[in-house]
Formats: sequence, C-alpha cells, structure tokens
Amino acid sequence: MFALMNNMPHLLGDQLASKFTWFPEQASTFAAENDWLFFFITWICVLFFIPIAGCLFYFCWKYCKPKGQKAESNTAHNTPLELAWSILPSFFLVAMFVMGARSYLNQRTVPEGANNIGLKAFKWGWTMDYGKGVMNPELHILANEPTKLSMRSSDVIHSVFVPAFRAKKDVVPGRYNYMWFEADVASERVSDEELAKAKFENGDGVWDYDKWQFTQDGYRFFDLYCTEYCGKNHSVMQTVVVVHETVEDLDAWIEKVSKRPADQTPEAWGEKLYNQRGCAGCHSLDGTKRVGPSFKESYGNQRRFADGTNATADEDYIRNSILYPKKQVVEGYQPVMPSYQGQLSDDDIASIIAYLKTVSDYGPKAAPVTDDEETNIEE
Ligand code: HEC
Ligand SMILES: [Cu+2]
Repeated sequence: MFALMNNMPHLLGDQLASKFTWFPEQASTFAAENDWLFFFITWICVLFFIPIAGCLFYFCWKYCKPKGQKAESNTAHNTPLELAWSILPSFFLVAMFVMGARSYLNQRTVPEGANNIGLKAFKWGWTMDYGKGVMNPELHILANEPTKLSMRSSDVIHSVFVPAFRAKKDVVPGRYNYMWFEADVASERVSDEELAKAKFENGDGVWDYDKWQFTQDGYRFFDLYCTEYCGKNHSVMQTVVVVHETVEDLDAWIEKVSKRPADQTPEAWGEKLYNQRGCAGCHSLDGTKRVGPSFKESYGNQRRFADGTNATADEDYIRNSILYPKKQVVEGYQPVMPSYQGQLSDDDIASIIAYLKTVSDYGPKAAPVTDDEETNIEE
C-alpha cells in the first residue's frame, strides 16, 4: 500500500529523488519520524473510513422503504458493540496524541550548543545573519549538527518552510521566534566544468536557481519557502538551504560572501545586492511603479516628500533612504521600506549608489558637485 502512495505525484518541493514520490527527500533528523506519523494517522483514517462508508451505503439500501410507508422507531441497542466502538478507537487517538506531542516537543526544544543563525523575513525575501555583519539570502548550515534560527519579520507574518527537513514555523513581526533542525544530508557539489558552463550561460543576470538546481557557488540545495500568504509577491519569496559537510567548508563560504570580491566593480556588486537583498521586489529598473519608486528615475531626480519638502536624490539622500527609510517618505508611497541599518556595510551602500547611478535616467543631470563641496568631503 505504501508503494501505491509513493507512486502518486509529489505535493511538496521539487527537490525529489524521483518525480513521483509523495514527499520530498528526507534530509533532517525530523523527517523519518514525521513521515511515519503522517502515514500512521492517514492509514488509520483510511481503515476506519472504508468500513464506515461501506455500512452507510449498505444500510441505506437495506432499510430503504417504499414511498409512502411509515418509518418505524428502532431504539434497541447493543451495549457490547457500542462499548467496543468507543473504547477501541480511543486507543488509537491516545497513541496519535502521545506520538504527536512527543515529536512536537522535540521540535520546540533546541538542543544545547546549536549553531545560531539569524533570519529576517521581509516583503518579499529573506536575509540570513551569520554574525559579524555577514548577511546573505541563502541559508548555509552544517550537516549533522543542530542549527537554531532566531527569526524576526520586518513587516507582516511570514512562515519558514523547508520541506526536505519537515520543518516549518511562522515569523511574526514585533517578536522573536525560533526553530531548529539537524540536517543529515550534505549538499553535493557540482563539478567545476558544470559550474563554469552554467555561469557562462547564465551571464550577468540574476542567478537562475530553478534552471540550474545548484547555487552560484556550485552547491546543490534544498528549497526554503514562505508558506504564509503575505502579499502580492508571496510566491517569489523563496530561497535555498545549503548543507555543508565540514565547518571549514562553511567558514570558507561565509568568508567568501562577506565582502565585495577584489575582482568585482562597485557597480556589479551593487547590482548583485539589488537582486539579493530584496530591493528588486519593491523597486523596478524599467520605470514601473512597484511598492517603491523605480530606480530608473531615482538617482539625480527631484524628490517631493509626503511632508511637502523637496530634495535632489543625491548620494547622501540615497544613503539615508537605505538606512533611515522612514525619515523622508517619497510622496505617493507608503512608508513600508525596511531599514538596512547594520545589514549593509559602507562599501555595500557605496556600491548600491554606484549601481543606481548607472540605471537612472537622471544620472548625468544629477546635482553637480562643485569644487568647494568636493574639498569639504575630503576634509
Ligand atoms: C518592502 C518594499 C521595499 C524594499 C524591500 C526596499 N524598498 Fe526602497 N523604498 C520602498 C518604498 C515604499 C519607498 C518610498 C517611500 C520611502 O521613501 O520610504 C522606497 C524608497 C527608496 C529610496 C528612495 C527612492 C527615491 O527615488 O526617492 C531608495 C534609494 C531605496 N528605497 C533603496 C532601496 C534599496 C537599496 C533596497 C534594497 C537594499 C530597498 N530600497 C528595498 C520600498 C522598499
Ligand atoms: Cu512571506
């Protein structure tokens, strides 16, 4: 019977051993127990449902009276039968409760010494905090060691779901929430040739995780979704989980993403941050108004604010907009942009500004920096 269920189309995730399994790969210590409990409850329900529905139809047919004939009262009952059908199922219920509660408590009790990673959810993306100012949208963890996520949201309720880990938890604004799991399957690495080929074909654009099924550092991954409907772009609120085999490998990755690589221009790094840090969800490059103004007409443009004041969008203004977005709210927009204070380094912000200059139509006409002002800055 299990084989039959395993042949049904999958419901969750696309990281599957085969296209025709019920659940995705089991990749954490929770997975086997969770699945077992799920099928235990499902099959008990099926085993009760079939005879009950069968009796229902059979009695309908058996006791059916011709039209017009009066129904007779039948109040006799069978005490042993009624005791049996009350007491027997209660054993199953208690078993389900005990196993479910045990598994739930286990998932809520973080083991001592778990590795802690911060997670911030926002409309519409994720930022993982590896400490020391290293932020990245990808979740990278260590195999065979418990990981704790300390989670917060900067706007509405989101929910973290990693199907392969069978782990899921809401992220609620205004409070910290946590979850933990222990991944027991490390992510494979693709060959250097395969990675080089994908990088070449992908070009300079946003990395296409769906197409390549590995990250731009060459790791296979598990999916992480938002499972709480949180607005227009809820469906794109996805990222990946990479499980490293050794702590050296994980540290090397963190080191690699912690700063702008020497061979990358500020403009290219700025573009990467624009795509990686969720700016793209709210700011377009082609003039379309999204939640925020398009960057096509941002840098160098004249800005009117909700409080009636004006300013030119120069470097300082862009910097302040990123660090203190609620201070000057552009007219016609809601003050919903999250602050990136402590999440983007000075070099990151400078890179974003450099990038915004390249995409803005107003760039060349930007506030001319006079000689005196230049000297002032250098002082
Ligand atoms: C949840 C949506 C959202 C996200 C994510 C977001 N912003 Fe914004 N942003 C807005 C909104 C709305 C405004 C306009 C209101 C205001 O000024 O606060 C804005 C305004 C701005 C402005 C001023 C624009 C102008 O033309 O006057 C800049 C610059 C900016 N954002 C940069 C960024 C950068 C860089 C990121 C990513 C690191 C980012 N934003 C992420 C919503 C967002
Ligand atoms: Cu969400």
